[in-house]
Amino acid sequence: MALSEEIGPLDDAGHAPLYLKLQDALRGAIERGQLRAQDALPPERELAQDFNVSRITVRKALDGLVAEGLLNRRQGAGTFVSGRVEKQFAKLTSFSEDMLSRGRAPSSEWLLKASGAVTPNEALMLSLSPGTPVYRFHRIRFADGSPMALEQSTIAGSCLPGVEAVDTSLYAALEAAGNRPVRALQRLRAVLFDEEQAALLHVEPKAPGLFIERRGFLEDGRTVEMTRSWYRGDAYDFVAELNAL
Ligand code: 16G
Repeated sequence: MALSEEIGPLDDAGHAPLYLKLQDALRGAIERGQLRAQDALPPERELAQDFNVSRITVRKALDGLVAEGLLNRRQGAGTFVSGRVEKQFAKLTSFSEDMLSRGRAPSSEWLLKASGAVTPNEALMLSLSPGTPVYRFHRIRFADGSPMALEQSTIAGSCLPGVEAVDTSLYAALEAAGNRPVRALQRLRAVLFDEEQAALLHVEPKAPGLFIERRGFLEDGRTVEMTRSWYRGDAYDFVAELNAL
């Protein structure tokens, strides 16, 4: 079926340029779930015929959506809907759980997996006394093979049997040790990726990202984790439910 039949023709009222109308139609289809993560768009020539616009208009519309992060181009393969992930900000879930619940396959590349003595800053964040052992885990986190975030976790030494206890999921390892956090404090801010971060995440240097710092606590108030995450700005929507007081 032609895409225009599925998502409707371009809005013929209004004076917006055609490429913006095509962008609106495609953005709406992504938001309504008619076009889903990883779906391939028809080739530009077909889109032009289908929506009765020029190829230049199609190209311009797609360029804009690629820049917004809603679409991505893969060399030789075409244009695809990006897998933006909606993350519930108020739920204490792990990266692996977040991805699996969306039907995406989580994986990680290890940058560091080590034990050591707590640094003064970590001691402060984890409420540990100087010299206490900690474990450090630095990873690139992927969904279906696409890099989504960089993550650096410091875990109180008493909460895991050893550095090798963490295989694919940190929270699974903490849960197995009976030390999965039950409460957390998070702070979030906008950042621009530096060259090294950008290279690891396959984005342009200075691309926008979200920096999140999570401190996770046990039932008895002890701090288990201090994790700093740098999420790709084009990959995540953070969603929170708010209740009136
Ligand atoms: C999430 C958490 C992070 C936690 C990790 C465990 C945020 C902002 N951060 O990325 O604190 O350490 O999940 O994931 O959600 P894992 O169990 O898949 O290793």
